[in-house]
Amino acid sequence: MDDCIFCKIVRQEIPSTVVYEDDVVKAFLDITQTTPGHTLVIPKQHVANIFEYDADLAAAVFSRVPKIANAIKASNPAIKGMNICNNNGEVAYQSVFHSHIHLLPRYTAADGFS
Ligand code: DGP
Repeated sequence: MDDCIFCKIVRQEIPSTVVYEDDVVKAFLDITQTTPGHTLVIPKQHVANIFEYDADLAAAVFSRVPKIANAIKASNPAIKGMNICNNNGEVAYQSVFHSHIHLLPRYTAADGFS
């Protein structure tokens, strides 16, 4: 997809802060940093959203999430939990139409974030 912003990130045509990468997925920091460490996991293959996955691709992509989540958690002892979400379709607040899974580290208020 020539004009897809996340395909451009996969091809390194747009810079990103890479958290993890292998042959199937790329994980990089979300530009918004809703919470510190907010990370997106995307398939390298362009699929718009969950409605375009086949079972094999879904298994390959989603099975990588626990390892990436644990690596993010291990990187910062202040991370006490994590929200994981995946928006599919405009009415579900999807704004970039290359599938992505949000990993949102959560902190205690005492750490300055929640
Ligand atoms: P969603 O609303 O679920 O489609 O989330 C899209 C996310 O993508 C949003 O949190 C911001 C992020 N984003 C958009 N453009 C860029 C970009 O160029 N670089 C990075 N790192 N993140 C981006």
